Amino acid sequence: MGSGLESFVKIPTIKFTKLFINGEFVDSISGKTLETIDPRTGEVIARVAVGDKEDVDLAVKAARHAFDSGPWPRYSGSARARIMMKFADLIDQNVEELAALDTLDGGKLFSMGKAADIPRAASILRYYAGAADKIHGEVLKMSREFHAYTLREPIGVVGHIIPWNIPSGSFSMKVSPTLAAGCTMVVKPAEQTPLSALYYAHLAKLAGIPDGVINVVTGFGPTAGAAISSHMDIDAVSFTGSTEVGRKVMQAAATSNLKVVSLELGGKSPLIIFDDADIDIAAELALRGILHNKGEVCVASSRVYVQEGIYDELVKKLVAKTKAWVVGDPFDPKVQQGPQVDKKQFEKILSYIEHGKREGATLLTGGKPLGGKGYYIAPTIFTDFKEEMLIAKDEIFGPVMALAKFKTIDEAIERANKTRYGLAAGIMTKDLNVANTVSRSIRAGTIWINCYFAFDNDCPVVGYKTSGFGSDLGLEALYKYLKVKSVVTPLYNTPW
Ligand code: TXE
Repeated sequence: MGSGLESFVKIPTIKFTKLFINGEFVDSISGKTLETIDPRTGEVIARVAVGDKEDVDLAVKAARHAFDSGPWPRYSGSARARIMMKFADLIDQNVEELAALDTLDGGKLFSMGKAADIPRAASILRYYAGAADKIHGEVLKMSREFHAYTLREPIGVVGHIIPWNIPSGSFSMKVSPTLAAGCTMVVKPAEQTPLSALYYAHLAKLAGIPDGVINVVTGFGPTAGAAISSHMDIDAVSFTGSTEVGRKVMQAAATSNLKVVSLELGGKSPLIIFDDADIDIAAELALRGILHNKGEVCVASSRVYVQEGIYDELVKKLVAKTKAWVVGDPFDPKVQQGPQVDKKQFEKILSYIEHGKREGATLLTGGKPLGGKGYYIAPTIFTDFKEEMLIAKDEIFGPVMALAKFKTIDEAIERANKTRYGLAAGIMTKDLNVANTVSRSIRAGTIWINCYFAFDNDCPVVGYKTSGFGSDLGLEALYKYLKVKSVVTPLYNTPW
């Protein structure tokens, strides 16, 4: 997987590698750094500060001060909105550089970063900026002669622990509603992809977001991440990552100060294709559902169920499309799939592929690494899987599809629900009754009918089962960062 693309893509020099605390880029207290790696080559891109508990303490102190005495929570909603809009404009003005950072750090397609991820980060900010001056409570109809109303107040200092698969999207999904609510925050990006988060911190400062409102502590999960989830002075923690770590975050919150927790965790989402679906669109959606962002997507359609009448034809089309899918340097505009984020993820995916072979699933195509260096994996399809197999049970988070044939709608529903996860599902059919029945029978937070990945800022993303709880996106996410307070006063002079 050669690169050599530097001749026509401007690879940015890395400007920000230090922690961002109280509006300044600072070294970590220990002075330690970590290597962030280019997954195209396995080579070091830059050394980034490793924040630890003491650095998180400093960041929380800054965020606490900004919340308790700073202007941000006291600004009117429209004043916050104006600054958030400016932040969004600055993101748009730096789209190439931000997209390049996510490509270098995470192996994401540069073309997609430019066209989708980065503009999307800006549009999420604008969506919540639009909501910042529409935060209000309700007047309550009391059963006695009292006047009562609710206030929605910012929850306080928020800790955000974010993953590496959509660095810019995750940053914006967490930070934007938190800003709109009037909260302050400490963000810990994933150790694999810290670069864009630091760049966003720089843009936030340029936009006029006051010091201490956004703090970014780069570093590792068990140290910096754990310091956030167990911190006594953080009021809420929002986490996106593995179910295993989600449990730890919740435990730490429970045993520290009972901070409010929201978790967006793994998935093993089914896509169910019925006989009456448009077969070409279905094949394309199934393919993109798993291969988008090299399968490193929490809602990837990793289990595909196809009704028996169109199964053979669909498989033929799917395999042909998969073989034509272009894997290579993510800076190359012709490429459709870049490298997996790091060696650990690369090896995890390959080990699941070996499990699939051993467990008796049939390997239709792919199933091997590609290229001499870098973390590239061939798009892979298994058939004849059972829900008990590891390749169907666990979130692989890579370009690996498990494909099966079904006869009846009941069988499809039963098999689709045979998972501990419940993030998303897709249904392809022209029959409205079938679509309605299946969408109400699947225990998942998002159902896409005749589409997939149809995200929108207004559409909440919520998990069922071990996929977590608490929304990202939509107004629901704004409410995560607001507390409801009841205020009651007698209508007349009698206080009882
Ligand atoms: O996740 P982790 P990893 C899934 C996916 C992937 C697997 C492992 O299946 O293969 O998780 O990926 C921080 N206290 N998802 O190991 O460890 C960590 O530093 C507090 C799905 O990268 O969960 C990073 O910032 N924080 C997912 C974040 O948690 C801790 C996206 C996620 O890392 C911590 C990513 C701790 N003890 C992975 N340990 C999705 N839902 O989209 C780690 N972290």
